[in-house]
Amino acid sequence: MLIRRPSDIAPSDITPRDVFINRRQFMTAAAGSVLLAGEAMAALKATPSAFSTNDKANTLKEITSYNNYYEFGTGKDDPAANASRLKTKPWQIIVEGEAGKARTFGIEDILKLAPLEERIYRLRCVEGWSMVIPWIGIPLASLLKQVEPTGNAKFVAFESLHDPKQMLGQLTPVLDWPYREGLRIDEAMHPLTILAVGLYGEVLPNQNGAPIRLVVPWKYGFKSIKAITRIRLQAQQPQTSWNKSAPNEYGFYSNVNPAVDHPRWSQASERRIGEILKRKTLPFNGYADQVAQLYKGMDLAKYF
Ligand SMILES: Nc1nc2c(c(=O)[nH]1)N[C@H]1C(S)=C(S)[C@@H](COP(=O)(O)O)O[C@H]1N2
Ligand SMILES: [Mo]
Repeated sequence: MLIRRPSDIAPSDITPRDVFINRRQFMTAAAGSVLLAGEAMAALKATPSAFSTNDKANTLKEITSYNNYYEFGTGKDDPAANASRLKTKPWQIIVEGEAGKARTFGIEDILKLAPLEERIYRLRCVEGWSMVIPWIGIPLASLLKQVEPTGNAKFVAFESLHDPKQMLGQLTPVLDWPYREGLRIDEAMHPLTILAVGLYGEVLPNQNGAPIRLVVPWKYGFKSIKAITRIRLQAQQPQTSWNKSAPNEYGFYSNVNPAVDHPRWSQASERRIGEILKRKTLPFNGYADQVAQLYKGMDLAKYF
């Protein structure tokens, strides 16, 4: 696969970031912009990735004002209004369980593990909308390899921060807190699976999951857990928040599958935020060439 180097990038590719930089004032004013390591708004340097989609990216405004983040409320505009309450620095992630070298990482440690890449990915929410987001991050595999997973590490469990003083939504039992998600180890190690620390060239806004969140582009958006504090390698399939709250609606796998309806609505099409006409939803959210082989022989209507 051809990796695009900076010199290969057409001006059209960088326009969104220019637009972003022009909007930096706006961005700083909008609640949720945080700084890494106390620095001024230094852009995160990232190399473009061959895994990026050519779909047009959503605007920064769309990406930061239409969010799902129940720790800050269930409305789409609640996270932008409330997530500034979250203190993202310092921040630590415990990586534990079936690992030879379990340890705790600071964000600074994680930034050193691999070159930051810009990955423009589609995100498809189970609710029927989608966006295209220019994430900045590193492969999750770069972090997991550091702790040397044992042969018993068949699954990876993730947990978000649990702190109702900062996350007022946790005072309400809409979900069983903390937010939990999980992947099979091969899904977690897949090169498309990233830990994002930024978007549009900057540190991640709080409403998008600062300081660090998972992005699994072939699965429904809820798999992409925000504000991660704990990652556990384990032998058993993890319990996940959405599966626990409604097991018949949200399975463990949660692959984007237009052929499997949600019990209360069809998943055949989606509305890209900013567009009027609906699009057909693609199997594995358009990433089938890269990931379909992970599920060979599985009945994906049963393992939904
Ligand atoms: N901790 C946490 N992570 C979360 C959620 C949440 O409520 N809490 N919502 C999920 C859902 S349903 C979606 S669609 C995506 C939305 O990501 P975005 O707001 O950055 O677009 O985040 C996911 N990660
Ligand atoms: Mo979602």
